[in-house]
This record gives sequence, C-alpha cells and structure tokens, in this order.
Amino acid sequence: MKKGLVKLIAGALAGMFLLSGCDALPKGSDGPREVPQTITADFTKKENKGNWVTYGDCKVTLKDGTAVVTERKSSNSGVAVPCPDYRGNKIKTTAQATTENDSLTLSMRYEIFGNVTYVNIAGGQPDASGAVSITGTVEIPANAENALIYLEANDVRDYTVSSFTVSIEGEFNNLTGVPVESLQDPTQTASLAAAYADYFKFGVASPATVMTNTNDGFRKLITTQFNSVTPENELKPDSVLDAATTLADPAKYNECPAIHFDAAKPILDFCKENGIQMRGHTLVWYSQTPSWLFYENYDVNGNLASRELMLKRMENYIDQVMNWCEENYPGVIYAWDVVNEAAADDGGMRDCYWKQTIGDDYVAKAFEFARKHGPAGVQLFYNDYNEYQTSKQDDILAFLKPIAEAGNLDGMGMQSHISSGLNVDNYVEAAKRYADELGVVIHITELDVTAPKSVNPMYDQGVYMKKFFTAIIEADKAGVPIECVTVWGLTDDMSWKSATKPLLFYGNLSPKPAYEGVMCAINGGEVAKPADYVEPVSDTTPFTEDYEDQSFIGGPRYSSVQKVVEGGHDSGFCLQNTEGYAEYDGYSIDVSQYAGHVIHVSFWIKSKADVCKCTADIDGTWPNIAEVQTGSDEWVFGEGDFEIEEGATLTIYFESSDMSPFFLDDLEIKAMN
Ligand code: 9MR
Repeated sequence: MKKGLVKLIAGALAGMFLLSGCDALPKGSDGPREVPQTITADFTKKENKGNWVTYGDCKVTLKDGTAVVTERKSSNSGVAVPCPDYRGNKIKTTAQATTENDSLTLSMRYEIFGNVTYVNIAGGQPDASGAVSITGTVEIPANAENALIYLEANDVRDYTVSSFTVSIEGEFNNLTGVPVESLQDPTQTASLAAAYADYFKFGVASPATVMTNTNDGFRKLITTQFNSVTPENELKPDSVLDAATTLADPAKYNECPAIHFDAAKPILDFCKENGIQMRGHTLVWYSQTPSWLFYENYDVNGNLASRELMLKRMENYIDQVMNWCEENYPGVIYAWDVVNEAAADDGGMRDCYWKQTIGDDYVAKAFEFARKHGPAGVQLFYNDYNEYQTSKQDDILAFLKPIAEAGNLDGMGMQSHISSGLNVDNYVEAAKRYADELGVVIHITELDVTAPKSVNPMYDQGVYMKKFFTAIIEADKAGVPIECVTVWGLTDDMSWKSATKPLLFYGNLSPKPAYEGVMCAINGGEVAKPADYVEPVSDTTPFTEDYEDQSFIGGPRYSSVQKVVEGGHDSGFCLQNTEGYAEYDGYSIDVSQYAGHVIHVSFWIKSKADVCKCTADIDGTWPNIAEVQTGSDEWVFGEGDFEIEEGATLTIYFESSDMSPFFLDDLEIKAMN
C-alpha cells in the first residue's frame, strides 16, 4: 500500500475514534517521523515560525536577525528553542549573545510523566564588550516530553541573542511515535523511611507538579518511601516574592515586600494531609532571588538599597514567610534553611547582593531575625555545597561559630551533591567536625551521587551507596547527630542533573541498585549484580609518557594549553603547560582504569612557580598526591601514592602554584596492588 494511503486511512480512523468519543489513537501509531538533526533559531521569523519561542515573562523584539529580550520579570525568562523530537538523545546546544547580566546559562526544561524538570547545561560570562558564547551537551531522557532549551541569566537585565542552535550529537535515536514507558507501582518497594527509623528521617526533594499530577505514582512513592519533604523550588524567594504586587506599588511595599504561596501551597497541603514533615528551603540565598529586591524603590536601574532598608526587608520577609507557613500549616515545617550557600567557591564569603547591601554580617542577621520571629521549636539551618572540602569547612565554620554561640543556629545542612569517587571517611569527618565545633545537629539535605563512567555504572553506584550509608549509620551510632538524610529528587529523570543518573529510583519509579545499596547498608547483604553485568577488565598496565614520540594522552584542565617541546629532563622532549586563567588550569589525565587500586605516580617537573602539585580531582576536593618545591626552574623529581575507590571515575592533574608555565617529563602511573 502506498504511504499516502496508509496515512489517509490512519487519519480517517483517528477521526472516527475522536468523533465517537473514544481516545485518539495512541501517540505515535504513525511510526517515526522524519526529524531534522539540527534546529537553528531564525530570528528573522516570528515566534514558532522561526524555531524559537518566548520563555516566561518578558518581551522579545526581533531586530536585524537577533532577538532582543527586555522586561524580563524573572532570571529564567528569555528565548527558548523547543526540541520535543530529540528525547532519548544526547544533544549539543550553542548560543551567542550580548548582555549586561553577569552570566548567561543554557538550561533545559522538559516534562516527565506530568512533572517538570529543569537542568542547567552550561554557563558563560560575557567579555568586556558584553559578548558571550556558550556551548554545552546534555542527554534528554527517553521519557521526556516537550523538551526545550532556554537561555537564562543570573539577573533580570536585558540580553540580545544572535544565534541559538540545538543539534543531535552522535547517531540519532528517533523516538518520535514511540510511546513513553509505563510507570511501575511504587507501593511494592520496601520503605526507606521505615528501614531507617532508628537512625534518621529519610527525606526527598519534590517539585509541586507531583502534587497536581494526574499520575498518582509519584505521590505514592513519597508516602511509601519518605517521611520528610523539601520543596525543590517553591519556597525559594523567586517563588515566594510577589513581584506583580510589590512592583505595582513600590512605595507601599518599600520595607516589606509582598509575598504569596501560590507555588508552595499544593506541596504544603500534601504534607499536611499525609502527616509528612517539611524542610523549608530557603529564606536567604544569593540565587533564585530577584535583583529588584536589593534596589531603592525596587528599581534595578537605580541605586542599591541602604543597609538599613535591606535589614528591614530581610527581617520582614523572614518574619512573614515563617509565620505564614506556621499559621496556615501548623507544625508542618520543622526546619528552615535560613541561609543557603554564603561561602564562596574560592574562599571567604560569596560576593552577592546581600553582602553588598548589608555587609558580611547578613548571615548573622538572617539567623537573628529567624530566631526572633520563627515559631518555637522550628530548627534553623545553614546549608551549603562542597561542604566536605577542608578549606570550605574552615570558611563556613568561621562565620557560623559566632551565630551558634549566640544561640541562633540549630543545624548544619550538608547538601552533598557528590560522586562515587568521594572518600566517605573524609565526608563523615566533616559531619563530625560541624557537629562538634558548632554544637548543632546535621541534616544531609540534597544528596545525589553521580554514577561512575564504569562498565556497570548502576551497579557500581549501588555498591558506593551501601558504603556511604554504612559510614553514616556508623557515624550516627558513634554520636554524630545526623537527624535527616534527604535525596535531591524522586527519580533520575527528575533530577537537576539527570544525565548523571544520581538518585535512587529510575524514571518509571522502579528502584535502582542505588536504592538496594541504601537498603543493604541497613539490612546487610550485597547489591545484586544485574543480569547484564559486565565483568570489568582490570587494566593495570602502567601508564607512561616520555613525550619522545611527541604525543600525549591527557588533556587540558579548564583552559590551559599543552604542547610537546624540546628541553626535556635528560634532553629530548617534554610536555609544556601554559596559559589558562588560574593556577589550577593544568594537565589532566583520566586514571579510572586503576579504580580499586593504590596508584604510584612519579614524574619530573620544572617551573618558575614555587610549588608544583599532582592532585586528584574529586567533587571539589583536591587531595594532593605529590607536592614538589620548584621555583629554581630546574628539573625536580616528584612521587606519591593515592588510593582510588572501587568503581570510581577519577582524573588527576598537574598544576603550578602561580600562573607560570610548567614542564613535565618521564611520567609514570602504576598500580601498586
Ligand atoms: O533542583 C533545583 C533546580 O530545579 C533549580 O533549577 C535550581 C536553580 O538554582 O535549583 C536546584 O536546587 C538547588 C538547591 O536549591 C540549592 N543547592 C543546589 C541545588 C541544585 O542546583
């Protein structure tokens, strides 16, 4: 039969079904459609016609082949490129823009069984002229519908985008016409909360779409598995501040911004009805807080507000939010993340509008106000990421100690966005240190664990979960007051970093080996090897590079440049590392093949910098493998050992202590056991 005729009959049949009131033919009964493998926004054509749409509340004007985005009411509003036919594929997206915002980010939004998920793909900072070019890759889950890529900013200032493309990376997996999977019944899976009842609460972050979803499986997963819920975005200032009301009458709301709980109510209702307690997240944060809050008359084109005014706005905001929740949902919120992420990534306190307007004591003030106005018995937490890094621990402890001494701090929130390479002993040590030095309890608030890039990623992740939870159970037994562990999302596909598959349940609600690992930690037993388990080939062949054939296997860390040059140790060639923007822009080598072994690394290095290091790169922790005194610009020998966790993915890198180039030669990495 001719293709056209088949379509005609199918169309007529669909029409009959529709007319007779039955459901339409299942999606995709026509089979896969032809799909272009690159989508390029055409800013000479109108919305939809030019492969682009307006995203969120803003105005888009087309000018000379660009899209000028103005009147942006929230940091995520702007221009988007829909790519609904790319589900189940790895995609690459690129945008070029000019902006006055400090940074732009390419993000993805998709719907997954009626829930909405947002994933950050890649970000970029504009150069002096305001131009920025961003490129990133990401995987779209097979069950993700209506995916689109949008360009957001850290602020609500204008941007102009001149090019925006989304294309398929690798071979195209055409899932058009293929229905999404069916959800599994989550009530058949044993409860994590029940299993851990003797130790700590077992919580989960959830978007409010779960509560209004026609698929009740997600709600059942929460009520079966968890006894604490954190709204993923709905209690953040972005959601709670009522922009329309406040900005319509800035004089009236000058000291006390208007607020509303439209986004949070469904999740608060759900917790109240099901007797589940909630962690409130978050009152004071540099991110997801509109910049107008920090300006005189709430006008971002004017001056920043004074310290006095910002203290009033902060106090009133904290007072209103905590007390509205308590009055309307008594006892539901048992803990608040009062301040989130105040420590900077490169040491000290993060520069942000709160710090710029109020000063360094904004954190202490927030806790003072939360204690003064917060309902009795509600615990006050500080919450941060990379909190297990030694230097970040020092910074956080420095500003939290006076707050704890003043009696205004009850808990430390360890976000714990980690990967299966992180050393669990160091992690537990950090928890113990916060508890001991601050005299507070610990909540693990946003746990997700990037699956390793091994041959059995799900299984290896499960084995790591067992190790991680065994360690925290032991710590809890030994007196480290861990009172709640919250995983940051219900399923892998709903995670803010879905491509790394970091959670306990698959997208269809069935439990993963990661869930099994968590259960094995409490019940004993081992994570079962899956039917498709691949016996890993342990390749412990020593890795050597002497650069004599003028080649090298490693690559740049961030923006450094490597070149083989003459003048090696004992003559011949060596590797030169130059450029980059920071001392840690160095030479990086993947050593994952030695997972489960202790490696011995030896090398010759030369630099004008005082010190050169060989370091492991694990989730924002950088344990030294070898450190050598250079500076003389003479060749110096370095060596050291490092134990790589079973199943881990690991890179090590070489760096100099300042921006001076370094030269590397006769590198050897070998397994010791
Ligand atoms: O999971 C949240 C995601 O949906 C949002 O788009 C994102 C915006 O910043 O925030 C995510 O949650 C963050 C949390 O509030 C604070 N710690 C880091 C989390 C992951 O980014």
